[in-house]
Amino acid sequence: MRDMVAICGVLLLASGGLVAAGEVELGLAAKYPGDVGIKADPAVLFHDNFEQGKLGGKWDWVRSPKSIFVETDKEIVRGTQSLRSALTKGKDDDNGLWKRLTPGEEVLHMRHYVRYGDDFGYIHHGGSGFCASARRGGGFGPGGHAGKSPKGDMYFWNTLEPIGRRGRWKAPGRLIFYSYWWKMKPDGRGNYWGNWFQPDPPQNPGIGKWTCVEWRVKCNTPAQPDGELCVWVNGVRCGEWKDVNWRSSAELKVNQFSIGIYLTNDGYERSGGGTTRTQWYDDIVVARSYIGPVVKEKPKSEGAPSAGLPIEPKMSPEEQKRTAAEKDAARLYQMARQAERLGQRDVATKLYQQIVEKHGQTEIAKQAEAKLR
Ligand SMILES: [Ca+2]
Repeated sequence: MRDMVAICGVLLLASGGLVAAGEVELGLAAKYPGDVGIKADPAVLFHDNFEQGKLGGKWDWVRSPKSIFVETDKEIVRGTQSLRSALTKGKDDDNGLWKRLTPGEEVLHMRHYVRYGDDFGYIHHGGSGFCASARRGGGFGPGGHAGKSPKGDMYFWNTLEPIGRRGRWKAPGRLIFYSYWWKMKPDGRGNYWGNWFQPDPPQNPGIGKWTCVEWRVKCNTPAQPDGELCVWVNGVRCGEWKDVNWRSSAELKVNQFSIGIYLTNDGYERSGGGTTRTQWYDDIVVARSYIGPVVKEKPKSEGAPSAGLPIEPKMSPEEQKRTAAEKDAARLYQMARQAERLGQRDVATKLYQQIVEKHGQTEIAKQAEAKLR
């Protein structure tokens, strides 16, 4: 099932071509309003909405459990409970939840909701991710060494995490895949640090609001560059890569997924200051096909989009205004990028100008300005 819900119009280009942009894609979650019963879907491998049972009870490993809590604040939670992950300087450097998939998957989707607290500057690493690991002994994570490229049959892994570029991007940063695999590029000095896959337009989830994030990985034919990576933010596809040579061996499959956070005690000062980092997670679904945002009710039919619109998070009027501006800027930016791909540079230029004029305060306006230079 894959309904397309248009939240914006289409743009008629000078060439006569139609461009659809900024569409929310509904997936299998649209069959289960509120995610009720979603675990029974044949494509679903895992579901945790943190409503019942011991926190982390569905996972195989809870790292640093003292910094993970059940959230019940009605102003924050999705449902009646969410997961609150809170690092404190001097106490914990990291935490995380890990789950193993046996024997592993060729294609995997993970959808979750995440909310960043007012105390969020930046972090070293953290977010949601997957790992394909041949590590023996049942350990979690790649089991490799930071700064080194793995062998093609050893591991590949990815975390979709907020990156701040030392304050150049507002907190918590832009969501970017931080990736290790055997064909990754060195840094020029012979070291290998996580290579980036960056959504376009840039995706900054902001502070104090829930964001729906979904990623998809597809393993490649061994040693051939046909692996894939994809990301949706609030149901809108904003990054897709189809030429990745993740692995050399078919034995290596995606066999772990996780959420987490990492910031060492000595890292706060250069990561935006403060002494804590709080984030919330909820409505995690892992599946073999596209999941999409949580819906309030089933779409009545294709072409009746209002019935299935994703549940919007609680926001103040000011946040709503800001979010609407960001969404509109993102929509225009996607149209402009599409126009560029179709060779319609004039159309693209007008759209970039429109973004700068209408939504100069948004982060995407900076990207649009750069395109105009
Ligand atoms: Ca919940």
